[in-house]
Amino acid sequence: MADTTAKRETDSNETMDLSQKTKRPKFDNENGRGEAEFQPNILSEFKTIKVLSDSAREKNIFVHGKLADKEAVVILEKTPIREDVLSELFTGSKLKLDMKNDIYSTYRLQAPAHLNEIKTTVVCPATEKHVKKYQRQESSLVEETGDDYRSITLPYIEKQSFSIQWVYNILEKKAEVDRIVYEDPDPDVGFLLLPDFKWDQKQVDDLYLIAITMKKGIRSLRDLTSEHLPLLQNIFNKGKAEILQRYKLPASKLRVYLHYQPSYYHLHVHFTKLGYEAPGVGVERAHLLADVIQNLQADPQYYATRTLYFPLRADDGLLEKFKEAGKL
Ligand code: DD3
Repeated sequence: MADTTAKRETDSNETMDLSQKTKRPKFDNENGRGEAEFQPNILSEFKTIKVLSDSAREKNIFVHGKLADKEAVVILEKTPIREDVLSELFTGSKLKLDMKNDIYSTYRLQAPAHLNEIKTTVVCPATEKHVKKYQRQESSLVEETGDDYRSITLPYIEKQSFSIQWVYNILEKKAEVDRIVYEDPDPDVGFLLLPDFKWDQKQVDDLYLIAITMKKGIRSLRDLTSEHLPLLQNIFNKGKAEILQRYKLPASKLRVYLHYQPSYYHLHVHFTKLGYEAPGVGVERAHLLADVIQNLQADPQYYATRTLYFPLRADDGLLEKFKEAGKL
């Protein structure tokens, strides 16, 4: 028993080392650790209104506030401690003793500034939707038949003005150009592969990439039919191949899936490392791409017709619509 565990840990460490080696040069030349330029600190005038949520376990906090009179959401998150900085951490830090008891002692270690960074995401101007999104909320599981989708969900999402300008900015190379990991420009089956916002690319342990389809107008899983199989196969195959080449992670270490409901209605596929519990990996929201492909092969109208289940937050306008229709 103990032997297999030890073996497995060694294996994963080796995978990690390989990926670090291939990845390091690229990221260090760009905006890898410490080398990015300092910006004027716009956050110095951030006025906190409310802490929307926080998690001691995830070591993050979501704060609603104002930035120069505009509504803003700021997300702060401590990042994992990387093996490749350990020696610098041990040699370059200051230690304060907290307590000592027998063979046990605890300290507060003050790391050098460049090893003590906090991943920070700013949404500004933030809409009420952004503020609500990060407010801790209870969820309810909704049962959506194909008819419910067409009579309740579709009219609701069409009426909403969820802005996906940021997606178009990526597709039109107006933003995040230097973050693109892979591009297949084909207008029908093409896609862009790039790191999701949630991933700082410093370690592969929490790898999180998204494939965004070139084709516009495929809103979600519900729009998929067998006609999209070449697109889905293409994303699956080329996405996995690129991640193997660039990050040395084989397909057996990846979780490749779609969300339903998605957080934005332009078709995209999530690639996360197996074992990394990214938000939204639960069975109530994640649909494995491999399953989606098989289901469409078996029934071209699978996702247009099947009952799908998903959680909605208490303050979600769509939940209200399901209640009004007597479905909850
Ligand atoms: C979003 C879902 C959306 C707040 C936050 C994120 N990956 C993105 C803009 C650019 C991106 C993403 C909405 C928005 Cl923190 C509100 O996500 C994005 N770029 N997930 C990348 N690469």
